[in-house]
Amino acid sequence: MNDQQLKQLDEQGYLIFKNMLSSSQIEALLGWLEELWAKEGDSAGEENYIEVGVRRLANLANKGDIFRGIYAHPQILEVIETIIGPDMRASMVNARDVPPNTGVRMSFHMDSDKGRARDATGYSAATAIWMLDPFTVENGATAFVPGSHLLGKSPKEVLSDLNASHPDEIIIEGQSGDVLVFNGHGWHAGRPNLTNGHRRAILVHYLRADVPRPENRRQHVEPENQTELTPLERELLGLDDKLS
Ligand SMILES: O=C(O)CCC(=O)C(=O)O
Repeated sequence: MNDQQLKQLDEQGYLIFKNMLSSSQIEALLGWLEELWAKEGDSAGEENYIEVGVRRLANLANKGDIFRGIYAHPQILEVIETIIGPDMRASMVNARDVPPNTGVRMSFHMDSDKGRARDATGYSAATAIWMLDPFTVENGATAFVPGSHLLGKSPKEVLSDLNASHPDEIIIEGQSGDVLVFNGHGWHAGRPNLTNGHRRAILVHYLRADVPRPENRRQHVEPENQTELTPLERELLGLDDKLS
């Protein structure tokens, strides 16, 4: 990252990286996600949680080597490390689709577990959203409040209506293959899709390793899917962690 990116991350709490995936990578990812959605049906996403009105998939680290280049992408990890430090875990590797003409505006929230504020060690959460369809105002691009990670408060503590748009929010538009990376203490919300196309993305949620991760915030990778993993990938997935 250059000085300008570091400053923006520090002050605004987010960065956008353009063209991180080729069109053939996007096609392969979308093709595989659609197969998983068809196979998993109504239970898709349940390892983490079901979100009414959208399609989700969870625990993707167990569902194909294709996702290793996403959750362990070196350029994105550099940003995550800048936010939460080197001891990080991918707590969720999910896909999220806001289907055509559907979805509700999410409540504003932070991704730091249960709204934890920055503590003596620093920030504890960071998130990467890999856009697989273009993100537009109309199709449900993410709303983000720049600088909100600095407030040390959760939206619940401050906002009277968590579902209303915020006067300072920006809508993060981008092309498929772009990646939004943000400080997980930043306030953000998914938005409805008012178009006839899908709004699909892969969301990787990272937590500092010392933050307790409940069962549904861990990757569960079958032994046969672990054979190719690098030491860094194992560490990110917390596969050798002692479970508390
Ligand atoms: O998909 C989005 O735009 C944001 C989703 C989000 O914030 C979440 O799933 O927690």
